[in-house]
Amino acid sequence: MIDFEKRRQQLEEAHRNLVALENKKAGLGNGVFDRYENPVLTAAHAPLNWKYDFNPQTNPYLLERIGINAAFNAGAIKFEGKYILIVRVEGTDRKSFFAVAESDNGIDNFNFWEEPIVLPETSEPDTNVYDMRIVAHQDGWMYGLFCTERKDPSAPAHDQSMAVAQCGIVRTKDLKTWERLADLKTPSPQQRNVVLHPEFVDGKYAFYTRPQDGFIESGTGGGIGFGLSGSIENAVIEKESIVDNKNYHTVYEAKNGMGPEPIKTAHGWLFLAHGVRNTAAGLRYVLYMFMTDLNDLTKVIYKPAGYLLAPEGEERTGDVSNVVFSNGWILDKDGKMFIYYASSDTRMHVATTTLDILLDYVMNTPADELRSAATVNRILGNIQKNKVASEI
Ligand code: M1P
Repeated sequence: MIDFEKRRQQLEEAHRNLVALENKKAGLGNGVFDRYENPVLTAAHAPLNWKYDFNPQTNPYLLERIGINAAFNAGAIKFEGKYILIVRVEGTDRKSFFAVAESDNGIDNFNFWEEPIVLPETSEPDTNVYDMRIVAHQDGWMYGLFCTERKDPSAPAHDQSMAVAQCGIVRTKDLKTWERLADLKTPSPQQRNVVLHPEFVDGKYAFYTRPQDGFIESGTGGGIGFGLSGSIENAVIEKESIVDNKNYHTVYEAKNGMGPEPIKTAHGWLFLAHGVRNTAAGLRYVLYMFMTDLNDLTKVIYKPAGYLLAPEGEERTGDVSNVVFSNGWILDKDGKMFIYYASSDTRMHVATTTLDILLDYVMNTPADELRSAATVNRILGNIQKNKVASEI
């Protein structure tokens, strides 16, 4: 027999210590943002109550009965003074679900709420749900848009992996009770990374989409799309136009997709997105930024070359290696920004910066001129500028 009480105390202490871990800025950074030493959430942060049956009669060996595999791709919102993450938690059974975690300072001590979110289903039950973007809309509700995945009814018996991904929609006023609305309808056979614009556009609900032909392959789709719907309860987009397309020999060559909801600034709407390219080692996901016109959300007015943030160090490895993905950020009233990003479909991190710095980055970083020679010219121009400056 094991010493049940002793093991229980050990488990509780290890969990307490993990959650209490202080997070410090890591290294010098590149001036655009700071990384932190520790992930803000991992599978090990999941409450012990979710995993263990603490009754010695029914679990005499104190085995973990329900395994948690990963905590990643979290939506983010400031609510009642707390930094809130709506986390994609994945069980060892591969099923993802959503759970709320909160922190007082946004960089450490993220604590999961006692119970995961109970997400109502539609008449067509979801097999898997993931990657919620939580948006406080002008209409007064907080909407959660997420990917709902179901088996492709046209899949042949020998293929058990064909799926259809679509956008599910829920809304809440307190992050505790969630009302499920009808799934978004669009002309595209597959939808992931759908985000609700926080304001009405022409009196309608505005959505960023990501039309795609296949479940993994973007096919003729793959750009960040945009469409309007008169209703949110039964949202239908009849026409998607592309805001930011995939592009040859860029970090978003294979596909791209929205990150969190865009942020309104005096200069335009600020976007964070992910770009995907193919390599001999598989797909590589990085984060990039752009800005659209304040009055025309489909017109990109600034787009720095390349990526803002790419996987580094331990971020490079995990269940799906070489991936960073963000679907949540928080802008504080004082201009401080918290970018929450997941690495390799495994864990959550934070990077901090300010709105002013991100505006400088987006508006003053040279755009991709799509040729090596142009990149060399840019570097030469910089060297020349520094020479002149050092001679003054
Ligand atoms: O595995 C990397 C990511 O792949 C998908 O993103 P996208 O639809 O842009 O290819 C999503 O499944 C996402 O959850 C995952 O992190």
